[in-house]
Amino acid sequence: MSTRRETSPPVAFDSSAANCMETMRGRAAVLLAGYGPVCSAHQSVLQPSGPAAAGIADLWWWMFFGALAVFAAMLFLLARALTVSRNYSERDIRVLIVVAGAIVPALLLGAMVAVGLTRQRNITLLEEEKPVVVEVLARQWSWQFCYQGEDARGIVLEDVLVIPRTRVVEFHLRSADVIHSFWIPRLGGKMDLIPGRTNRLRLRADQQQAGWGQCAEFCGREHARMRFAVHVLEPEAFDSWLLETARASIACPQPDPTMRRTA
Ligand SMILES: [Cu+2]
Repeated sequence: MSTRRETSPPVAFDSSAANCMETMRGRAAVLLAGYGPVCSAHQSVLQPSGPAAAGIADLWWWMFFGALAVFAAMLFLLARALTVSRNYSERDIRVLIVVAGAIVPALLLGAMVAVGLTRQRNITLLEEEKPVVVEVLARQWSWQFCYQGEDARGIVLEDVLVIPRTRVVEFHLRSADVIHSFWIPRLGGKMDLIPGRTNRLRLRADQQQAGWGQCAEFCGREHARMRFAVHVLEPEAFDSWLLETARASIACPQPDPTMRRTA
C-alpha cells in the first residue's frame, strides 16, 4: 500500500507570499533594488509569531545593543588613545587589563546568559502539555507532514504545513536521505533532521501570519527551493479541518534505506 497519500491544505496559499517567492526566484537584482522589505517579512526572525521566536528575537536585540555598546566604547578609547598623550604607570596598566580584559567581559557574558536563561522556558515549550504531534519526513527536496492522533488519521501534507493557533505543536523530525534542517523563522529556532534519528522540536504560533518554513542545511542543488508554506488556523477551525480531512488510517511515510542520495 502506498504511504504517499497527500491531502489538500484547507486554505489557499498566501498570494502575496507566493508572488514574493516568484520574484525571489527570477529577479535577484530587482529584489535587491527594492523588493527586499516586502519579501523579508515572510521569513524574518525579527518578526516573531510565537513565544519561541520572540525569545530568540529578544536575545538577538540584547546581543545587538550589547555589541553596539562595546563597539562604541572601543571607538571612544581608541580616539582617546590617539589624541591624549599621557604616561601610564605600571599600576594603571594592570588595572586597565583586569577591568577591560576580565571584569567587563565577564559582566557582559553573564548578562547574556541570564537573559538567555529567562527566555529558555518560552523557547523550548517543554512544560506545555498535550501538544499536537506532526511527523516530519524530509527528503531531497521536499517535506512531508503526517498528523498523529485519533482525529488526524491519514492526513499527509506535502510542502504545506497546517497548525492551530495558540496550541503547542511537537514535530518529530526524520530524514530519508541526507541531513536537512527544519526551520520556521517566525516561529522558532532550527533543528537538524539526521538519517537514522528522530529529533523533536516544539513550536507555537500565536499569530496567524507565520510565513514560510525552510531547509536551513545545504542538502544538494535544489536546497534553496526546499521550503514549505505554513498555515495557522484558529483552534476550532483546525479541529474541524482534522475531522473533515481524516481518512482511513495509514502509516506515516517512512525513510527508505535504499533511496539514492543526490548531490
Ligand atoms: Cu534540505
